[in-house]
Amino acid sequence: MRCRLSIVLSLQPASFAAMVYRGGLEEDLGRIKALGYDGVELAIRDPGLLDRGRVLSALEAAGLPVPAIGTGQAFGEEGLSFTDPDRNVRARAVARMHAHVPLAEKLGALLIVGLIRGKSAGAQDKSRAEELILEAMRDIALGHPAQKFAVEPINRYETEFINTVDAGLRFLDRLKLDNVGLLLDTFHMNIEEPSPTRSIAMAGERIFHFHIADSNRWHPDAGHIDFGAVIEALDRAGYRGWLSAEILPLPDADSAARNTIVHMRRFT
Ligand code: LER
Ligand code: MN
Repeated sequence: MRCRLSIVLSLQPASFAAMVYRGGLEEDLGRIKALGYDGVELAIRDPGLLDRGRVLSALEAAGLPVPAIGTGQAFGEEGLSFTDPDRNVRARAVARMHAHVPLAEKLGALLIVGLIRGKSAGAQDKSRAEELILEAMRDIALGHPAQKFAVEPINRYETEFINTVDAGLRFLDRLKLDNVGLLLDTFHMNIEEPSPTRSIAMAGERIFHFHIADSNRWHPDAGHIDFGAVIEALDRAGYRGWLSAEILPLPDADSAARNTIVHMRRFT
């Protein structure tokens, strides 16, 4: 199967480590294009602080489409989450997701719901926190029925909420909104899933987006994930979307990006 490959570029400073490119808009887009990527996934903390015109013209000049926009930095850098005990913080997190929609619509990108859901129930009851995530997603996704959202199961060391593909599917079953699906990530699946390929089959057409990273979060071929088997499972599941590299910039950014392309093109 020929899959389109993208890689994450953060448009604003971020402490999250698994992003190869950050900050150097025109220069980084040029590199990503020259390496042979088909598109670029953007990580954006606050769309209100972007020079939107500059971003749009840089993307156009590079000829790179944007399959997805990551939103988790609002949690990482500002602590905004759907499950914060403070209702004002929760409201700001929901408002931030709404604020991402105009640029996402313009770019035809789906919006990722990762760590913006929060990390821990803290002082509150876990089931109450889970209700808050549901409530937030209803508000956001019902408000923009033409916009796609992808909820990402994230491993237990990063959040208490929705760690597995099964938990993600149960969440979607409760939400019942066609514009919300899942983002599966090989790094998280390697930690949480008994069989990543079976989980891919189980998620089937509800897979809206896909992150690739090896077991150590380095580029594919630096750890022990069998990407041939992953691609075969995605193909059988009918997935025709993007594979987006969310990896550590190691041994250095360009080598990580180049090694990803070289390895993934053996299968796609
Ligand atoms: C984001 O896509 C992700 O995979 C998480 O690990 C973010 O912390
Ligand atoms: Mn991910």
